[in-house]
Amino acid sequence: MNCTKCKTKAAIKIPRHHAAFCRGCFTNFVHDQVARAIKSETMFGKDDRILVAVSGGKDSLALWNILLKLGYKADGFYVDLGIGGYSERSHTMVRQFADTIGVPSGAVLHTHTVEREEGAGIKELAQLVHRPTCSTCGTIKRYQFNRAAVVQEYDVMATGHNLDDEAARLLGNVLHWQEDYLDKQGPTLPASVDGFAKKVKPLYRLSERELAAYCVVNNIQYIVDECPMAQGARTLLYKEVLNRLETESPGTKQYFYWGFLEKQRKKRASSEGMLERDQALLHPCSACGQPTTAEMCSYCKLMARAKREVSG
Ligand code: Q46
Ligand code: ZN
Repeated sequence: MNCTKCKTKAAIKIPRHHAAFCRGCFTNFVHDQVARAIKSETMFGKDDRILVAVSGGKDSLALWNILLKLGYKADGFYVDLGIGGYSERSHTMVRQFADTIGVPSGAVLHTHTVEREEGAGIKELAQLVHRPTCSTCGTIKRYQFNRAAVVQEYDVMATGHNLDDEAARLLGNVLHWQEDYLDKQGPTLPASVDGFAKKVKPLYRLSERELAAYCVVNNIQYIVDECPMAQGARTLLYKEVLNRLETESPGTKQYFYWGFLEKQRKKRASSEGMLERDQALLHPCSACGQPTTAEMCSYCKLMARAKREVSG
């Protein structure tokens, strides 16, 4: 099979676009998909400072690379969770990328070390507060990522969620009719109030398989193993189901998720009203000042509980 663009020998087939590309044209295709996502969802401009959450996996490192290649000012933010060999290997991948591609392109890598800043690794913290590891991890990562973006005056926070992630999340939200989540699921979440940075997902037009291929084609080394704490059995099941549908009928995932975005766009006027209502419920956390709907934000509650457990 030949490349749809330049007619030389193709290296990868993209059935959902009825296309095949050689390595160079595939890289251009990926860059073009991200550029279209940034433009159509008004994510950011060339003067904005972007903070990219990097985990060492294929999606986040591909995202950082693509943004730098497209000429954006993108820095990295890595959270060292203190999960033994997994954290060591993922940190190595992030550092290696930063040293060879990020820093030479003018980018900076920020690192937050949970053992040092929160006083214990993520597993120990979760045990202390009697909560599942992933929910403790999510609270800390969301809080510290937002805090780093706000304190260091970034215009926007970017994460590496891809089409498979977003389609699986949408399927879960639809199956359980989580209307609140459905209203807020999208590639751009505006900065709601002072203290909450804007959040974007520039990879929502690309699949997991395409991002893995992009890393291979562009010599980006990434950590292949999943976090050992990952229990997302349900998300994996949704991804499997969607992959089966995709094999039978290429394009299903994108019709499903992009179709949802199209409908959401039409509803935008009313959802903006909803966002305003949500904002009215927010006020500063009594401990740290970050916006929250409760008296104290979930991060401060978690840390207060951990301290009580240690001292009591
Ligand atoms: S990193 Fe954290 Fe994930 Fe590991 S502990 Fe769970 S939430 S699985 S994305
Ligand atoms: Zn707080």
